[in-house]
Amino acid sequence: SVEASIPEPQREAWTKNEFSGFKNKDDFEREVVRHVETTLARSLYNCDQSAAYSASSLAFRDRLIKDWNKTQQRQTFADQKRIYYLSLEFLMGRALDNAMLNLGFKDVAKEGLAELGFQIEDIIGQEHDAALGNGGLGRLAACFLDSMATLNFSAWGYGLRYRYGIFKQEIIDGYQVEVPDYWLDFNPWEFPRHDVTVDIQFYGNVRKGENENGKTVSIWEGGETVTAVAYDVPTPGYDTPSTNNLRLWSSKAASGEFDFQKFNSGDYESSVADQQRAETISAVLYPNDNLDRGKELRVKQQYFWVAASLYDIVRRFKKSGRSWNEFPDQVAIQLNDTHPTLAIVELQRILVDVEGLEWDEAWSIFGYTNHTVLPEALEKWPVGLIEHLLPRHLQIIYDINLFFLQSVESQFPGDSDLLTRVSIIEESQPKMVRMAYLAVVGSHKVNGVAELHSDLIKTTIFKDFVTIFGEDKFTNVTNGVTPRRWLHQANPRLSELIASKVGGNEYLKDLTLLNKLELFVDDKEFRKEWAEIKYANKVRLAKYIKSTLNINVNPAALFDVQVKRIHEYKRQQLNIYGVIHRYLTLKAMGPEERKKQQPRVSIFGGKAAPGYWMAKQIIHLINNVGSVVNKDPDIGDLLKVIFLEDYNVSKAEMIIPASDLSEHISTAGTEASGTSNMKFVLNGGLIIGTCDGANIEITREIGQENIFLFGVLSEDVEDLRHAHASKEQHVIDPALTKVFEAIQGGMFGNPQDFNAMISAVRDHGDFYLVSDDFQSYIDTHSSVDEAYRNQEEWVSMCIRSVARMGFFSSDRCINEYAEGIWNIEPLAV
Ligand code: B1H
Ligand code: IMP
Repeated sequence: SVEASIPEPQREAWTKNEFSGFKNKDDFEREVVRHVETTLARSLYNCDQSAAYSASSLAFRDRLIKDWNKTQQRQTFADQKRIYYLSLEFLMGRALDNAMLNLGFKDVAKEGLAELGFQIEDIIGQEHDAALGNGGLGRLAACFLDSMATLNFSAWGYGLRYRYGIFKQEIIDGYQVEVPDYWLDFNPWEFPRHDVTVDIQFYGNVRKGENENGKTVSIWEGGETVTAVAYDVPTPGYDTPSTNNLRLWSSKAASGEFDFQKFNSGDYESSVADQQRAETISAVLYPNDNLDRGKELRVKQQYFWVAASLYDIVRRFKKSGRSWNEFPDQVAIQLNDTHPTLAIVELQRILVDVEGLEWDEAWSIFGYTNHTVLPEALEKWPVGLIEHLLPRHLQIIYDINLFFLQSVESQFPGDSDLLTRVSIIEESQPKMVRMAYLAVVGSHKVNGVAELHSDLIKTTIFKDFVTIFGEDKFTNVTNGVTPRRWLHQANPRLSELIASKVGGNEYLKDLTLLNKLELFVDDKEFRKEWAEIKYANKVRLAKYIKSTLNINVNPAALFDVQVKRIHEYKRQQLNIYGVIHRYLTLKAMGPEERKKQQPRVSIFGGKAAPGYWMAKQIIHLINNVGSVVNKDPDIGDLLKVIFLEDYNVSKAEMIIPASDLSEHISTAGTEASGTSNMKFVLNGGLIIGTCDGANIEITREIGQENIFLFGVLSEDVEDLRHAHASKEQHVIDPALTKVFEAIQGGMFGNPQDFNAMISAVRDHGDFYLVSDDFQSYIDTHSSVDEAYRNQEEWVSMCIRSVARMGFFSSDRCINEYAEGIWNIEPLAV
């Protein structure tokens, strides 16, 4: 065994000197002081909050890495099947608070820091978010890492170590301005592994030749080489010693490539340029949520990351000395959307060209998760681009397609339309590789992320593939969120109150235990405490609004929140039109009637992709409406409109617990799942939403009396769109017409700025059905106002909802993936 390979005395010397980390407050303080004085070269006299953050993080990192080492050893010794989660995005947020809570040392740290002269909240607040993702897809990957570690799976995440994560958003004169997010100045949470590198090849040519064993294979040669360097991020589970690894690849010029020739010939500058070009690959996260822009650098990122990860996976597998036919028993790879689909092709290349095996479809190891049906998000790459960049891979893609189409032809002889429809190569000008089809063909399971979405992919984008492969290949795993971060960490008081009723913190590992809360719905004292906590969370958000925007909002008002990426399909425009409608209605009322209205704060937040012009117009309109409404003396506290700058994970942790009502109002059939909807309900807020994505299952779990649903159903969307398209000018809702008139009359600044938004509804077929849903949206908001008046009942609705949210833990998702897709068992600790 691996253990026996080290001689006994040597092993003893190591174990005797093992680093044991801190176990109590005094140890913790000692570690912090040691890091301040040695690692940071500072002292008691110049240790500011930032230094205290750094030192505390280093103290926790030391502990984590110890657990990490043990976990890796345990996994190596056990040599069981591992799951590899390939994702181009991991939206991790802050790590210190999470590490403290997962290790169960937050109280120790709090006391220790207090003795050293610091408040723990200030120290936690020093950390820069790790924001290597756009939105829901990236945050889902982060929740999954938390669950996989908590449930003790041998799991690895693989991603890219972007030098710049998602941009920082500033709002200047009501417009979004993007600022680069350079987050790596000081990052104690990563371990560079300069010894773990992989050389990745691009471009070049393919010829036939002999391998070492004299077998004729394809040989890919020439081109350029870029080196991938591993950076490891330990990811601790909650209340378990399991600490898994997230391995992020960074690009640099290959050492053999760099300089010498050019250097000797005096061309130093161009050798530096080569270096920079190589580093470009992992330089920046593409900031597009649900949109594919087909950029060459993006495929380069994808191949670079996929090839490095597969090399690493294969190397680890080979270390165990097993034969290739055991590969599927040892390795499961989950493709987070189509972004890593080249892994299927790369594995085939490794097996056939490098290992000299016969073409045998080793694809039972891949599972593919689809996250969207929006056509503009489905990846396609020009054949010519792939041919140039990855010549051998294009040949393999053609082979995969050939074998696939041959089998379709034999199953459905003569159906040439079917062959054209399902071909991995789209016969367009230019020809394109359809990555989603390649992912479906190359995976043994394909899943959607909520029931409606999983049904939709079977009847729309993958319909023909259901006919070909059968129903069983397609499955559903409804998304979930980690209750550790999204309840325990984000809302400590609520978490504590819940724990006091459901038998302690065990519910954080088995979220279905929340159902015990139902027993206390009628307990007046409990409801009071519950409401107090919500109020305190709102006060905290109100203070934040005051300090960042200098606007006073009344914490007793109904906080109505929509925070998520700005996208036409998510319909922030519907929300702001609703707000304008409310404003116009309030303005038209007499003072007496006005007094009877429910005060509201409409809170928005979210980033627009830098090139998404319409989304930027929406942000602009929200800000302009805010600047008119917020200073209107007729309105006062009855309505405030707030746009929170730079929404990110740590802001979400503050905003979500402070919401009374959150908006999940996508056009039916467009939001694959949504995950913030789950977070809001889990934190005791109610939802106004459409029958879309996971809203439907949330309704099923919590009961339709506890959610405010409105709008057209997904099955009617197609017909409505058709009906609009057939008309010259489409008749729009009268209340919405009034809203448009106000905008066009200049009430919210230059009307020209919003022409495109209005025109999209009026003249371009209202693709997102804003007008169709408008009346039912505002009616439903009236029902919300009505319901909110009865606070006792409102709080009861919130408690019942939380009690029924157990299903939406990402632990449940991971168990479903493990059983239904990965075929993997947890590793006993
Ligand atoms: C989701 C994306 C996405 N779906 C392409 N698709 C991207 C597509 O950079 N790109 O090219 C980036 C992101 N993101 C989201 O996934 C869905 O819209 C949500 O509804 C869902 O909850 C989330 C997690 O499944
Ligand atoms: P949803 O689209 O509202 O379901 O968002 C899903 C999750 O992604 C949120 O709960 C946040 O955790 C995260 N998220 C969404 N938008 C952003 C963003 O702009 N920056 C960072 N995180 C985001």
